[in-house]
Amino acid sequence: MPSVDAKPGNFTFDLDKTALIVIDMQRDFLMPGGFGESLGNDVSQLRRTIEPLAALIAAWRSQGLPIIHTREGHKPDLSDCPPAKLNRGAPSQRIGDPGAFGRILIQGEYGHDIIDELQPVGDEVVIDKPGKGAFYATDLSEILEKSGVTSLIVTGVTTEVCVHTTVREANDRGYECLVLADCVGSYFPEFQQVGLQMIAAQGGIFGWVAESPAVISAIQ
Ligand code: TIU
Repeated sequence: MPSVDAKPGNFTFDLDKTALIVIDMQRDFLMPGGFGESLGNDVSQLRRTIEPLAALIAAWRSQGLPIIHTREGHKPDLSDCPPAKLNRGAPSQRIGDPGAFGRILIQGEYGHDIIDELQPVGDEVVIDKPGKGAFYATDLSEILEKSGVTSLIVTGVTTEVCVHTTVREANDRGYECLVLADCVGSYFPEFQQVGLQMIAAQGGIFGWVAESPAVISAIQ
């Protein structure tokens, strides 16, 4: 079985029971001029994940292994967006407002979709989720159970928000999660650092942390 040098110790996984999950690599979060930037964020902090993630996805695909992409967003009528999420804070643009790339975080809009560099191909699963976690109000549990997946290689954005929430949800459901430091990104460098430390602390309280080249070599 492949084994990867990770924190707090080696992460060993069965290729027949492991999926790569790519969280919310959407234009609204990553593109200059988009929603993320309009909130005052530095999108380059997220964009540094694109190149390593593209290489990892290519390697994972070349082995015919499963990839699950997620997108955070809402129905056009916002019926799945709780008022608490919609109205929080005082952003210049809210979910559903017209943005540079269509209505912000609304399914079917250009900005809601995954960036060109990491578009899903073939029968790769795309999970549309209304929350931060990929399990809440989605079919992810059923999909993983049906395919016998027990371990997740976790990538995407943002580290302390949707990545963390998904890892915590997965951990409580019994999945073993390896988070790849170079393939997850936060708008806040300090959250990136501490967010990763929090996963591997206390003997791996939520999972493991490694770098993507280690996974690429382990699966070849
Ligand atoms: N995907 C994800 O993390 N959604 C967010 O809202 N992240 C922020 O950091 N805002």
